[in-house]
Amino acid sequence: TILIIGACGQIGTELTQKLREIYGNQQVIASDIREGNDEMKRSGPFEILDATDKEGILKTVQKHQVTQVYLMAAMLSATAEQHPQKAWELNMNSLLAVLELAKEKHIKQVYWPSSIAAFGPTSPKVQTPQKTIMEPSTVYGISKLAGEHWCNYYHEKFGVDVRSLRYPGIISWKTKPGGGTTDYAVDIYFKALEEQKYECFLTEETRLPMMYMQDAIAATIQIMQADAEKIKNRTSYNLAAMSFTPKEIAAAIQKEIPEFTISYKADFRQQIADSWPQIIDDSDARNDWGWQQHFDLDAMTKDMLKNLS
Ligand code: VAH
Repeated sequence: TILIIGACGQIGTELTQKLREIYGNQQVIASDIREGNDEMKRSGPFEILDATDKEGILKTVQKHQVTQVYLMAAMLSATAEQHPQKAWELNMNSLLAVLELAKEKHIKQVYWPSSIAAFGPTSPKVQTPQKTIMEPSTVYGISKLAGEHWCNYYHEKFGVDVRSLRYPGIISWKTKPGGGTTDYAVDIYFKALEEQKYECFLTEETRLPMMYMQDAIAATIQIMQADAEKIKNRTSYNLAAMSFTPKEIAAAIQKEIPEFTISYKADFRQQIADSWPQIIDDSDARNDWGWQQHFDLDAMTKDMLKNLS
């Protein structure tokens, strides 16, 4: 069976739904430190689980004969800047616990998300290569870069089949994200419908790599289903779909809601965003295991506004 750790998060929620559609409800165990929502608990097995508790994870793995683990629990960039030690402990101890269980052969395959946050201000900003300078200046980015090298180490040294994607900002409507810098691009749709206006915490020209949730979920399942020999990067794969600025997403919304207006008031998250790439080169993912995005800004905007209204 498949275990999702952090199933109540922004990505975990939709990953649980999709994996249950594909493999069957009883084959996918959802777990989180928080109580699951009714739909998640009604559609399949749910466990309360602390992502950093190795013994607790092992008990759940043994109870449900888990063979694959998707580790989606983490503290994101903005919150991590406010609680550095907690962020490091959660993001690293959870990964090391799962990698150890895989090394001890309790689980066969691991998925762990990295992020474009693993790049830093000295990384090339346009067409950021798969392999390049990586000097992250945020706690979250430091934890993601360190995690990538732990994944590669456990693969090289112990043959652990762990796979990873450097997610861009992810936009969705089903579960609100918590504590991300790219989350302005989620909030803007809710506010466009509720108030026809949005005050953005980034400046209008801040260009960031972004992706619609459906594409992120598809890429996650696709890399996990790919033949092992196709996975050439065992740190983490660059992954991209689009890049836009607050000005551009506002214009896309105005095509659907003409009266929508945007204003700008940058806060501490501006320097986090300024340390990240603008446009990612994800040709390795496309060449190695056939990645291809499906949603561009207009298609995503239409789908977001349709589902939210
Ligand atoms: C964040 N959504 O903002 C996450 C992601 C690239 C951004 O890592 O922290």
